[in-house]
Parts: sequence; structure tokens; C-alpha cells
Amino acid sequence: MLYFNYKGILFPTISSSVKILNYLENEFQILDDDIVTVTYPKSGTNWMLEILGLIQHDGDPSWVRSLPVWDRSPWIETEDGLKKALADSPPRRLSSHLQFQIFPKSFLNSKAKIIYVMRNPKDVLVSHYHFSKSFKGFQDPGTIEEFLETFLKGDVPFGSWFDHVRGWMELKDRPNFFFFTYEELLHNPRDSVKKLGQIFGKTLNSQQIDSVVENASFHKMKDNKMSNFSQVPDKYFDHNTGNFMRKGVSGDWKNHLTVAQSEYFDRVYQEKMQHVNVTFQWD
Ligand code: PPS
Repeated sequence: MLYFNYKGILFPTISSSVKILNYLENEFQILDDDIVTVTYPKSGTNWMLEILGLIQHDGDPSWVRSLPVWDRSPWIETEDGLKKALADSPPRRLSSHLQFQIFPKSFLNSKAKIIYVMRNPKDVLVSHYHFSKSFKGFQDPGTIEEFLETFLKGDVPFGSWFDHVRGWMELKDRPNFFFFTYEELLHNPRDSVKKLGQIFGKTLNSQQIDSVVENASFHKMKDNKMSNFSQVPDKYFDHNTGNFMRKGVSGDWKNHLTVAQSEYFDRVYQEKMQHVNVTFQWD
């Protein structure tokens, strides 16, 4: 079985279990000085982690080039990531794709910071579609038409994009919750780096900001074997059929969805997002 179900949400069996998720939700302790990068899959998680790692080291790329991204900021819902997170000493950097309703409850009583990254869901769909063809923990997506239905229903690992964003956006007014979009990282990288620096309590000079932007660029990351997933063993990822660092652009959905499919997506989006009081760049 490729997936198991936890509270109505699908998860890849390859990396997690009900036991892990139950432990995380009810017992795992989020600490005050944790910084947790939270995303729906394929929204720019690893890009944000590269930027955060570079900011932490004043723009010096040696650290992000010497340690795999999953060791810099382990994914708490995976077996290996959870072990790493429990062994790491504070201040910890953690990552998660969990929906808010099953995120560790201890977060609510902590001052930990959440960096939430979102991306145009049509581009998320396309990125997910390609990734699913090569990542052995995800089901084959079928045709784009079939995957559109699967995605809109939320029958994908980590559940529905709409539930994910709606759940986390409930926290948007909390002082320890910060949200970013993939599109703003792409179009306004310097401002995003400055904003992130402030969250870290760091004031980077102009050269250091340039170095963060440059070293976290798509092409630099594609060449960084600690970030481009080339180290992921073949039993998890078929490196012959796909590339984790695929295109790194916004709007690739236009090359994949027909006008009718895009309009259908828009109708579902409007219905599901009508009560979310935030205007996104893609609205
Ligand atoms: S995962 O598997 O859920 O952790 O994937 P995630 O890191 O969230 O998202 C992968 C997509 O992000 C793109 N990416 C980037 N885009 C622009 N610049 C940089 N530096 C960058 N790094 C990663 C990556 O290419 C995936 O998007 P697609 O559209 O498939 O190219």
C-alpha cells in the first residue's frame, strides 16, 4: 500500500506511519525557539530552506553546500526526520507538510515561529504531477486530466491544498506566524530576504543579501547536490524520469491545463476559498 490514512488525510507509507503522526500531534514538543517551515508539498519548501540556511550564515554558501537539506531542517512527519528533530539541540530548524488540524498541539502554547509558504495551486498541481511520476512514494498521477480530479478532491498525499491553506490562514494574525508566496520569492527576492532576516533578528548588509539571493537561485540550487535531491537513493526517486529541480517558474500551468480545465479549477477554487479573507497574487 503506497498510502495510509490519518484522520482523513493520505500519507506516503514509505516515510511515515499512524504511530508517528499520532505521537507528533499529541506528544511532540515544539520549543519556543524552533523555526518551522510549513508548506503544502511542491510550494517552494526547499527553496525557502536554502534561503533560511543562507541567511543564518550571513549569505555564506558553505553550510548549505555541506549538509543535505533534510539534515539542516528535518521533516518532522518522516521517520528519519523525527529522529533527527528529537536529537537536535535548540534552536532547531524544522520542516513540515502537515495540515494545521493535525500539527503538534504543543505549538499553540509556544512562541515558535512558523514560516508558511504558498504557491499558485495550479502550479502546485503541475509540479506535483511531474514529481509523482518519479517519486516512488507517490502514486502514478495518470493523465493531467485524471490528476486534476485527484488534486481537486484532495486525494493526494498531505490532503487537500484548499484545506491546508484554509487551516493555516486561520493563524494569519498571530505574531509568530509569517506567510510568504513562491511568487513573491520569485519576483521580489531581496525584499523577501530582508523580511526573513528581520524574523531571524538579523540585519544583513547589501552584499550579504545579494549573496543569499544569488546562492538560492534556481540555477545555483540545481548545482548544489545537498539541495537538488540527486542524493536521494534510487529506491525512492527515479532520477532517469524526473528532476526535483524541474523548472522553477510561475505560470507553467498554462502549458498543461486547457482553458476549460483552468476554468473548472477556478470554479472549485472560488467555492472553497470564498471565506478566506486574504488576497493572493494569483487571485
Ligand atoms: S517538496 O517535494 O514538496 O519538498 O517540493 P518543494 O521544495 O516544496 O517544491 C519544489 C518546487 O520548487 C521549485 N524550486 C525552485 N523554484 C525557483 N527557485 C528555486 N531556487 C527553487 N528551488 C526549488 C522546484 O523546481 C519545484 O517546482 P517545479 O515547478 O516542479 O519546477
